[in-house]
Amino acid sequence: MKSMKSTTSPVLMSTQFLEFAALIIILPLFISLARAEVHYYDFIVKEVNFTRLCESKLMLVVNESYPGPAIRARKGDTIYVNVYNQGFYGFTIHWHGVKQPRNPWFDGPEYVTQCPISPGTNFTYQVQLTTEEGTLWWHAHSDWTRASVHGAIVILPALGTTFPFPEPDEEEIIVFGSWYLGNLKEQVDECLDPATNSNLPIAAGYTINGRLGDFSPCSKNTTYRRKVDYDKTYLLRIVNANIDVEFYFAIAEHNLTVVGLDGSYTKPINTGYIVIAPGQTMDVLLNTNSALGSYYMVGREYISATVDTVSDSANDAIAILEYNGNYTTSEAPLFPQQIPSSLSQTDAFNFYGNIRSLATPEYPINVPKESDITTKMYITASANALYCTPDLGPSCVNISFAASVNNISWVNPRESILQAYYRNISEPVYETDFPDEPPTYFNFTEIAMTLDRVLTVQGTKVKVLEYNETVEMVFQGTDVMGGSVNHPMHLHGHSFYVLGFGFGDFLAERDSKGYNLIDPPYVTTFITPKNGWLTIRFVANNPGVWFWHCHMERHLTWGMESAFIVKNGGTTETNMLGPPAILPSCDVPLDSATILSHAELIKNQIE
Ligand SMILES: [Cu+2]
Repeated sequence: MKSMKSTTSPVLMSTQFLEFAALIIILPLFISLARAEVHYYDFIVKEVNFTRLCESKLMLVVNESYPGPAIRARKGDTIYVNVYNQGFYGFTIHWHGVKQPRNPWFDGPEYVTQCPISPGTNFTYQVQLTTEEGTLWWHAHSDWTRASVHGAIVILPALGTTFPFPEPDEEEIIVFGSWYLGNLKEQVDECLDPATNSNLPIAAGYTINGRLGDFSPCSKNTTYRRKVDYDKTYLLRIVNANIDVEFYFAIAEHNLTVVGLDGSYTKPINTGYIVIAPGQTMDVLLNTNSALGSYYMVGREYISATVDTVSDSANDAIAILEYNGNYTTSEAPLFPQQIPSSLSQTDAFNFYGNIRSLATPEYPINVPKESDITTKMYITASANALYCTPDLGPSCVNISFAASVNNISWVNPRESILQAYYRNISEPVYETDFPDEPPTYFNFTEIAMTLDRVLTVQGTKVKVLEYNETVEMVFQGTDVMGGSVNHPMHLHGHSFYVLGFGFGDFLAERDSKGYNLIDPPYVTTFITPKNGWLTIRFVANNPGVWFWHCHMERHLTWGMESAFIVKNGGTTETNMLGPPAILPSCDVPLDSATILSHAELIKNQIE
């Protein structure tokens, strides 16, 4: 370099300087272009025959696979997914944890941002990755279709960057699922029929990567097995796609190191077990340094409800970690003794309470301070009942199940809120008066059975936020109807900071003192503890319509949800993008039951 400098003539130098200057300007552009890639996926969604628990049935899945295909990309990439509905009823797909900046059109929740993709049609989603890195997932966002329509999203570090931990040798995707006997859609529809209005379906078993495992009926020969080499590091990408169930997970004779949650890195947690709520995704390192052999990997239901008797192992989801090499394979795999019992509360809260953001200069966080807050919401989450009203139909004979936030039980409109908002129409699609606090205050965490507390009202009420508002939400779990359980609350379009959680009725003066403002988790789903509270903060910097809800499907079905409208910021960079050229129509009668019953359709197809 030195000699070059000394021999360069002034003319040459200036040309070189210009080229160099141009390079400096253009190079980052090229690098960013080169780094961000575009990926294309086809999702063919149809009913396929599956046999589990000694029974065969048709089930709606993507590309004939349960769980569905994993999407792989790098941070900042764009993914196009063309979804073909070859099934019998409408559904949508949600890209869980992907913020989709300024682009709520592709977020997915049905009747919130779009109408369902009707049978025989297709719709292409644009999934825009930005800040997310780690593991997320995709799932149907229509009724209980997500039980079988789901899969992982793997987001690798951008090219030229790496993990905030030594690069793993291999990775393994682990998806937890709920298995139902029979036709789940028909059962859900029947449960919701005002004439029957029975409790929503309960899973018959739980799966790891689609399999039940050694201890479930007719499942021993199909247990999911993962072969591993000795002394390697595996990055487990864990997705809890269970419908209603928090899960403990442990591997016999192995420790786990948690390094990420919901597509955001965490400080490493070395632990014998994890607990993961429905909707959450976790990145976990596993070192295969135990004696050569085979080991059970166990997912166990963690029950936060108040129940008397639970059989611990009957519902365990079982898979096997199997070392390569020479050893006697005749012995049964070892069982993880460290996995907590289903009813253990302290093990769950100890784990949840240990989660911290990485919060390093390379992975900075920006926690809103008390003085930044422009909107404060205190939100009760309750199990409730609804009286029969004319809109529930003439066949309504009982009080029906319901759930609510601030005593409003959400009802989906028949067209999309986002489309109505974009066209400046609100009534009668939605109302904008979702309240910042519950209608009445009482001892929320004491069991309440009186009618005035038990009954709720239905509505489609959203909260409107100015662009860039700083929002604090305190969720308060109540024990109305003795129905208090952990509620995994999920927010679309944003990640939020978990400042704290605790038990009993929330008291701001007392409980805010314990807030973590240094390294709180930065996530999209977190539990409100049974008979307790959860405080989250986020900046509403994503214009659009964004759903938020309990990720227990039964609570979502019963109405424990609402939505934010985040207004435009007023500049090109802060305004919502326009809609895609074609959106699924809201005019089609999407409930197949109105045309032909599901059973009839299947019968016709088979004949
Ligand atoms: Cu819930």
